[in-house]
Amino acid sequence: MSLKLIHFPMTRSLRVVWAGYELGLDLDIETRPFDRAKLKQPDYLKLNPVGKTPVFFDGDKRMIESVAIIEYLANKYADGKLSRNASHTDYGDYLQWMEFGEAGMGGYVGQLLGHSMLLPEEQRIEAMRIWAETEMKTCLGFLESSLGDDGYLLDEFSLADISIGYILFLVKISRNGGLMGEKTAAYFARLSERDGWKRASALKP
Ligand SMILES: N[C@@H](CCC(=O)N[C@@H](CS)C(=O)NCC(=O)O)C(=O)O
Repeated sequence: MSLKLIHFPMTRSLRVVWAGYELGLDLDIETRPFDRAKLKQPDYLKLNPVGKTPVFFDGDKRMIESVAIIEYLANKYADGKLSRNASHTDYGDYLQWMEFGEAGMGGYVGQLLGHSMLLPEEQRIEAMRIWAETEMKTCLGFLESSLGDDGYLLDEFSLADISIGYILFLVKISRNGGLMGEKTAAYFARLSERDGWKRASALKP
């Protein structure tokens, strides 16, 4: 087995590193500094044709979607640990949170980051930032109403928490942590206490 990840700290490859530690897998992690311009250059585009992070290789098989990669790792190399299948009663919830972390919330957090921090100031559009903030509030409201006072999204920690937890990290670093409700903030704090998160988020190039 040759599982190789090119990891850019703080980006979505963090989901894969975090899942790797939680699943007890021995990933070969090459850590590089995040530089958007370099992701668009031909040598990187050969690795990931859409010029984004992550990029992961299982031998000569390549994957570029973070949530798909963690599900792949759990099912192919960790006997389904931290995952759920159709025989579990919470399979629907599991799938929904896995997707909600990226398809549901990922776009809005990208807009928030872009129009408040990442884009050059002259390209930022305040109306886009406000729109993304409004949508994000709705998403975070749904999350808040689904969480309890302790524990995780399902009956125990799962990959769904990695999908959602990483997006909450982006909500925080986009300086929108104040949009989180009390339960969500406490949930994120619980996730941040996990050894897998601590080790993954400490990796530097
Ligand atoms: N849906 C993709 C999103 C990948 C993505 O947007 N990655 C960001 C970093 S977190 C990126 O590479 N941005 C560079 C850019 O858009 O130029 C995933 O979850 O893997």
